[in-house]
Amino acid sequence: MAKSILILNGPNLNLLGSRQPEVYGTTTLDDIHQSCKKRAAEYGMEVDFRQSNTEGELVDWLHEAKDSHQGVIINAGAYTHTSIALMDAIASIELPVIEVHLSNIHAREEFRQNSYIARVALGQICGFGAIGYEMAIEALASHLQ
Ligand code: CA2
Repeated sequence: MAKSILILNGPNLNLLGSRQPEVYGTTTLDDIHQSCKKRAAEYGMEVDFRQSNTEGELVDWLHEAKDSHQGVIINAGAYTHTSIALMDAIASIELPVIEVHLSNIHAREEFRQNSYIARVALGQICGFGAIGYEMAIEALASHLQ
């Protein structure tokens, strides 16, 4: 059976491509979904691509991933910098999790420079825009081999 990766997107990422193009570019979340599907297929993997503006829903999806997916890629949006709940959920599922950000969070405001997700993730990719998601797929494929 093909390996399945869960790709989670947090709050406001549904707005990608429609506002603040100077910060986040013009690529939409659906564009990213399509490029992730293509890139994962090159490794014989499937993607389950989701977005939620609700912290609890993201926590529930992480719990469910334990029984249905082999790895997770997450752009938790602003919850990256605030959510101990997401950090605890990731620590509990015993799956490889890669953190992605479109922007370089370390070069932005101080409040964006702390990531609770980074404490429990396999690694973090940030600052490369939408391509970062494909880089994370490549890293996860290599890790799962
Ligand atoms: O760089 C990233 O990927 C972020 O996760 C994006 C989050 C931000 O809070 C993080 O610090 C870094 C924000 C996502 C909001 O995206 C928007 C897109 C278009 C218009 C408004 C917001």
